[in-house]
Amino acid sequence: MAINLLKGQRIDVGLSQVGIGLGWDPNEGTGFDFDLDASAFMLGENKKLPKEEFFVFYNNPKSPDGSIESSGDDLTGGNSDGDDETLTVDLGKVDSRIQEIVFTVTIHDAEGRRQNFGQVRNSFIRIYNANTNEEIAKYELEEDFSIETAVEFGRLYKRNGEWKFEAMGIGYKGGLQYFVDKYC
Ligand SMILES: [Ca+2]
Ligand SMILES: [Ca+2]
Repeated sequence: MAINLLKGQRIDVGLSQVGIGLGWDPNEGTGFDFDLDASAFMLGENKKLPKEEFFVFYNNPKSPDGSIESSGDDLTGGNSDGDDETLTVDLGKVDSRIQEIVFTVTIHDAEGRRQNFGQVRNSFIRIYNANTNEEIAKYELEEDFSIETAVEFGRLYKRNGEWKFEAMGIGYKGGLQYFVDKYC
C-alpha cells in the first residue's frame, strides 16, 4: 500500500535498508529522450558535504562509506515499468559525520531540451523499506510538479542515533547544479 506523506510529515525508519526508486515512461512523441536522475547529498552538521564524494549521482555511483549505491544512470526511462533508477541505502554503514541525506530528482538538460515533469508520463519518486519492500512515501512528479524540473524529494536525518524520514516535496525550475551549489 502506498502512503503519500504530507509535506513535512516525519516517520521513523530505524537502522534499516531503504531504497529510493525513480521511474518514468520513455518519450514516445517527438523531441529528446527524457533523462531523469536520482541523486543523494550526504551532509554533515553544517548542511554541507564533508567531501565531494558524498554527493552520489551518475558520475559517482557509490558513496565512500559504501552506504549508498546507485543502480546506474537510465538515459531514457526504458529500463523498467517500475523503478528505472534506484539508490540503495544501508543506514548501518553511513559515515558517522553524516547527519542528513537529501534526495533529489532532476531532469538532465531540462533547459536545453525544454522539458518539465508535466511532460514525463508516469513519473514518480518513492522511498521504501528495502527489507520489506513497504513503501514509505511517493510523489507523482507528473502530477505534483508539472511545471518544475527539479524536486527536493525528502531527507533522512539522524536524531539521537535514530534515522527518520521527512518528505520535503519542494519543486524548483532548475537543474542538478542548483543543489550542487546549495550543498557543496
Ligand atoms: Ca538518468
Ligand atoms: Ca520506465
